[in-house]
Amino acid sequence: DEKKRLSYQEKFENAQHSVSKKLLETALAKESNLIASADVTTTAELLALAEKVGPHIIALKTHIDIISDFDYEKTIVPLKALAQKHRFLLMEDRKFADIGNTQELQFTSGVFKITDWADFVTSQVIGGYESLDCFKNVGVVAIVGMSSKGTLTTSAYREEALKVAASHPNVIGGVSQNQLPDEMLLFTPGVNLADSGDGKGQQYNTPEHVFKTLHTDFIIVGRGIYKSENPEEAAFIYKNEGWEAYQKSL
Ligand code: 5FU
Repeated sequence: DEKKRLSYQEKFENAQHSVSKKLLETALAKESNLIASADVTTTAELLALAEKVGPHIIALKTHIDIISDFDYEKTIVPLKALAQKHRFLLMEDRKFADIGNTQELQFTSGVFKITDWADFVTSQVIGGYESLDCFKNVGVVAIVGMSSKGTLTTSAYREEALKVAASHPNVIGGVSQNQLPDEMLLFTPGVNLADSGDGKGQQYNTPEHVFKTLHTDFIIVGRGIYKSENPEEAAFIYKNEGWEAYQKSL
């Protein structure tokens, strides 16, 4: 028998971190568990995508360092306005992977100043417990397991990574292709309705599969949405598929 998953409402009531609360509250209000990955390379594309998919998502995931014309005023200021308008959070998928002092500098300095705008960030936990201390004002999603073929996040690695992640107060959840403890939010990338891979190591599952077998909380969809001919409609489809799959998994 499969163990029952917790509902968003139950997770909301148990949540300790303000960002977890906000994510779960948004999911319940919008009836969405969809995070769109905005892997586009210009400010114009990023803002256009955010405007189109905004109504259907709970968060927009960025790789802000791939934006070739990045400018804080022209990129971040309007992006924050769209996040407010459509009620979604900003998730910077930076995957920090260094010592605490360097991560702190990467988080607060440079041109991106991630600390000023991201609601939550991804981080490897390879630097150990204290490397996560600098992410005080945001939620951290720990990279526990990766979706790509041949990843080194074996079960032994995941077990150790989970110990660090689960014990750190800044951590709200993890990225993984395996189940996580109930107290952590599970974010699952590698979701696509049409493809099983991208020829570059990415491996895809359907929303139905990840909710049923992993009890995921939030699906992350990149090319399934932004490469689609109609990203707005694609986001709507993934939102509905994700919500239905969540309800079936209860
Ligand atoms: F941690 C991970 C992971 O294990 N797999 C991922 O695919 C992160 N990702 C990110 O999700 C990746 O960097 C992309 O930004 C996104 C998946 O995009 P896709 O176009 O849906 O494959």
